[in-house]
Amino acid sequence: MFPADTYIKRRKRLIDDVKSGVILFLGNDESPMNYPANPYHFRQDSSFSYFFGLDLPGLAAVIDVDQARITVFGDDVTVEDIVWTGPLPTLRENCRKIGVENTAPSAQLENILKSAVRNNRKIHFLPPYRPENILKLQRLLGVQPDQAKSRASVPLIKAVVAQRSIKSAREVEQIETALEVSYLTHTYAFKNAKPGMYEWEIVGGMDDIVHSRGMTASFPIIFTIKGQTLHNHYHGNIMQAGNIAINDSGIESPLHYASDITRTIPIGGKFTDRQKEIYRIVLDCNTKAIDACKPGIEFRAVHALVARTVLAGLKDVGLVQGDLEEAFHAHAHTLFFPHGLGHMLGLDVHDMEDLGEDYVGYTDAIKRRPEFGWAYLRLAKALEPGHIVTIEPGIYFIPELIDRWHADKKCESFINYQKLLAYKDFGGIRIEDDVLVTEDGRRLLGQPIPKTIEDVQNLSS
Ligand SMILES: [Mn+2]
Repeated sequence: MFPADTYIKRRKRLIDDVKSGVILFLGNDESPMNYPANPYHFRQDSSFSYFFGLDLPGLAAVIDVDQARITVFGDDVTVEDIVWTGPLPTLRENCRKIGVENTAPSAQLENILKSAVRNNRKIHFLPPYRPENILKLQRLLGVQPDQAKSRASVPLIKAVVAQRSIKSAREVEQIETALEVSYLTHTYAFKNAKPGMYEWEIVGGMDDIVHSRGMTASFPIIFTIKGQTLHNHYHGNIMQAGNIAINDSGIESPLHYASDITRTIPIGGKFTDRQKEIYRIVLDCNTKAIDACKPGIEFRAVHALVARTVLAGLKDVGLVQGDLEEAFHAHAHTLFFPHGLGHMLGLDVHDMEDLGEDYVGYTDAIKRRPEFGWAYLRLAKALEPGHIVTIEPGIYFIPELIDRWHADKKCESFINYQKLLAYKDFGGIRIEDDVLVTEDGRRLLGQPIPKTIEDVQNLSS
């Protein structure tokens, strides 16, 4: 964990920002895979981690904002527990490391909260996403499970988002630690993905690299020759020469900060001319978007820059036609680039998605657009120094989407459907990097991972 003063300062600012009431933080519990003693790998709630740093299941914390009193609730292991768990530090010892003096057994949490409710104190909590915590809110506060998200505290959400959005030097360092391993997994995949292999052989090799450094993946690895399916977690295809494989994978640093990198691999070592044409457009989008990142620019404008670059590039290839501005306003790019350009990165890969994406990526003045494609843009607001964002343009040929648009005659004057039919077996290309917004521009985080056609082909075999 970070030094205690990091957590003390974060909590102090939270108290200043939330101003009054009682804040309840529920940590995560062990989550059973198929029976209680066989749990998934434990992952602490990221906001709990941010303010309390303790990487243990079964904890909760209450901040009485008016009295600036902070209590962490949890239970020490008994001798019977120690038979299974081995000796563990007490809650008091753990809390000393994060600058919290007051601890109490879990059983007291209910009484403390019920007395706060009786006294008409406002109880602030974040939107829960795990069923255990949804049920706890019902037991502790009488919040019905179907209302648990909507009754979350907007002032608390906004205060947490305000702090977690701006990364400190120590947090940047964590993401760079994750990126050191991303460099290794991505270069490994370039070098080792060969015709005749199953995708899972490369996934297994990447897992080895990550686990042998004591780390874990920050999300289930996407490694697929069917990259037109955006979140394709199937790894059972046999790779053939001439395929292109999308490798979208990330690492979780020791303190749980995420990296998120995508590269596209020519299986057999060489892109075809048709693949090169599309790859160049995506790479152009990636570098233009990175160069555009700076304080004050709205991310939706960077997304629009990429959408226009996709259209112009595809016009050169002959897949798009007509006036490019009209095509852009008709959303013709969303057939090829249906997702958002990127998202914030931090303790979560989609940072703070559990708090509500609109609180993270939008403002009262900048609202999410409802149209297909635009609706998936997770981040639209102006960038600020300390933001860490992903830049992940892509071009995809999704047969089902092409067929639907074609049948509906959608954007017919802007899309050359006759030519496009020949691309239905193309797959997809995505190139993703992680970028820190600085006072005077941006910094690409981590050791650069090859992405030009030349460098990628030199590395691939
Ligand atoms: Mn991403």
